[in-house]
Amino acid sequence: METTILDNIANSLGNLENGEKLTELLRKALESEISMADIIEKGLRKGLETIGNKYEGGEYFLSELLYGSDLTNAVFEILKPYLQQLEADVKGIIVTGTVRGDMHDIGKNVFKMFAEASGFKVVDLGVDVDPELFINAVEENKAEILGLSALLTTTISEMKIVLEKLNSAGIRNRVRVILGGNAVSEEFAEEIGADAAVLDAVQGVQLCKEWMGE
Ligand code: B12
Repeated sequence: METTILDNIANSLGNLENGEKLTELLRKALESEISMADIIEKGLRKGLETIGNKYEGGEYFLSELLYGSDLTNAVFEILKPYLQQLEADVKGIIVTGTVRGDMHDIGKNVFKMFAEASGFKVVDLGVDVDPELFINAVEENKAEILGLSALLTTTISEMKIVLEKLNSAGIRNRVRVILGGNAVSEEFAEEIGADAAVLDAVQGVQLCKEWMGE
């Protein structure tokens, strides 16, 4: 039952069916008490993957990529209230954003949503963020964690620049750096001296909690 609903969500988004159909399926999933993490990872993300593959294969064009992201953003508005049970104590401060040259923010927003729901204060710098802005925000907010997102193979090099700037500002040892987005890998994190790389927001938040001593 659970798998069927999640597959239907993935297929509906992947085939770019209308928003009403997707909304109805999401409501069904929420009523069936399927976890938010599963709805996002096994439903929506899988659907977006299909869109990406169809785009790569020439079946979809940029307009379809855009439509898919609009559909996703619209349904996130339905999911958000279910995640807003903020824990009373602030666990720590995270600065996050998508690196310079990269406009993808769906995954970064998912990470933010889960982190906030777990009690973190999140300072979100948005997309296409200049490396200097990350350094300033970490310093100004006394952040314990910096979460960088990148989805393009052409923009992950920006992450290296951010790490270099953290080093030259003398604050690298005061902040943990976690990378996310489909373009990153653990090997890459190691190569550029980041603390971790994850392809799953829930796993990322879990790691952040561990870093804060939980
Ligand atoms: C939606 C989408 C778009 C939308 C983005 C809208 C938006 N507001 O984000 C639009 C239409 C704007 C777009 C544009 C482009 N896109 Co695009 N896009 C996608 C698509 C279909 C889905 C991405 C997505 O949202 N996935 C769902 C989320 C939930 O997954 P995720 O990002 O991986 O995030 C998860 C984890 O990685 C993690 N995470 C993410 N960030 C962070 C951060 C932290 C700190 C942590 C801990 C975790 C974390 O948590 C999330 C949940 O678990 C992908 C295909 C794909 N399979 O990824 C292509 C894709 C990424 N795009 C691609 C391309 C080529 C482009 C364009 C260059 C197309 C063009 N010709 O203009 C432009 C680039 C624009 C730019 N400068 O950034 C390619 C990239 C290829 C490559 N190897 O570099 C892909 C892979 C499609 C493909 N198969 O060809 N795109």
